[in-house]
Amino acid sequence: MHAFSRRLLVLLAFAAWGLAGCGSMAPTTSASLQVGGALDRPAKYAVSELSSRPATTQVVHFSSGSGAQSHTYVGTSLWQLLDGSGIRTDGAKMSDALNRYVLATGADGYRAVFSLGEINPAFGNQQSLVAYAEVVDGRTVPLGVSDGPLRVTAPGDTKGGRYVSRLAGIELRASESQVRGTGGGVSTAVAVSGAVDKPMTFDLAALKAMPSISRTVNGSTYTGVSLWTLLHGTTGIKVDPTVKNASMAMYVVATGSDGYKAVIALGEIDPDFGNKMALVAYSVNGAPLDRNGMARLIVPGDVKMGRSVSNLAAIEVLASPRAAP
Ligand SMILES: Nc1nc2c(c(=O)[nH]1)N[C@H]1C(S)=C(S)[C@@H](COP(=O)(O)O)O[C@H]1N2
Ligand SMILES: [Mo]
Repeated sequence: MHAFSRRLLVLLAFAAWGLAGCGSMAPTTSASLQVGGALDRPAKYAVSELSSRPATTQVVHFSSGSGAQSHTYVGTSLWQLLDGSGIRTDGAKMSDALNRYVLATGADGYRAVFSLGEINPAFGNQQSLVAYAEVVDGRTVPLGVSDGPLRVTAPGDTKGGRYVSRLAGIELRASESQVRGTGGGVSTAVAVSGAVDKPMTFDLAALKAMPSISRTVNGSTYTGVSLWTLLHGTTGIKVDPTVKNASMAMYVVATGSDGYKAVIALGEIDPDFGNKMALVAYSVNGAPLDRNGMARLIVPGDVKMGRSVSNLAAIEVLASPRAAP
C-alpha cells in the first residue's frame, strides 16, 4: 500500500478508536509501551501518555531493505523516560550504571540493544527517541501500521537495524557478565570470552602485532587495536543465524582488573550500524599506559571517560537472553 494512504488509514483508525471510546477498533499492533526491568517505577505507557511528555523532532537517515530512508520523527527521549523511571543502581557506583543495557523489543519479537552508557547524555549522548509521529509534507502524523504506533530511533546508525518498529517493550537490564575482576592492579593480558568463535587471550605483543589505530581524547593520543577488528576480525563473533539481525541484541562487557565494568552494544561499534570506534589501547602519547595497565578501553566519542576501562582484563561478547533473567 502507498505510504500516504497507509498513514491516512492509521489516522482514520485512531479517530474511529477515539470515537468508539477505545473499544473495539484498537489497532492490532502494540498501542502501549511496557517500560520495565531494573527501574524503581516500571510502567505501561499509552501512546497518548508518551506524546504528552516533552517532545523532540529528529531528522534521521539510514538504509534498509527498502533503500535509503529519511525521516523526521517526533518522539520523547528514551534516556529521560528511563531516568524518570528511577534507574536503580547498586549504590552510587558509576560502574554499576555503565554495566547496564536497554533492550528494545518489537511486537514481532525483534530486538535491539543500546548500552545505558551509550544513551546517557554524560557518556555516549546518543539521543534515541521513542517516536510516535512523523512529519510528512509539513504535517505531523502518527506512525504507520508497519513501523508504529511506536518506534525507537538510533540516530547516527548507518543501517536501520536498531530502529525497532512496533515497539512494545523497553527493558533496563544489568549485563549478564560472568567475569570477575582479578583483584586489581596493573593488567597484563586481555581475555576475550563469551559468544566468540575462538576465545583468546591477548598480551601486549599480540595486540601490537595487529593493525594499530590512534585517537586523541582530551589532548592525549591513544594507540591500540579497534575493538570491532579484534572481535569481528580475530576471535569471531558467534551470532545465531536463525534470528534476524541477532547481533543487534548483543553487547560487549569490558572488565577491569578491579572488577569495574562498562557495556558497549555490538550495534554501537559495528561499522554497518553505529560505527563508533572503540579502542583497546596499549599506549598513550607513545608511552606505555603504566598504572592504567597493559591495555585500556578507550571510547573516543564519549563526553566523560567512564567507559574507558583502565587495566582492561576481560572482554565478553554476550547475547541478551530472550527471557528476563
Ligand atoms: N519490529 C521490528 N522492527 C524492525 C525490524 C523488524 O524486523 N521488526 N527490522 C529492522 C531492520 S533490519 C531495518 S533495516 C529497519 C527497516 O526500516 P524501514 O521499514 O523503515 O525501512 O527496521 C528495523 N526495525
Ligand atoms: Mo535491515
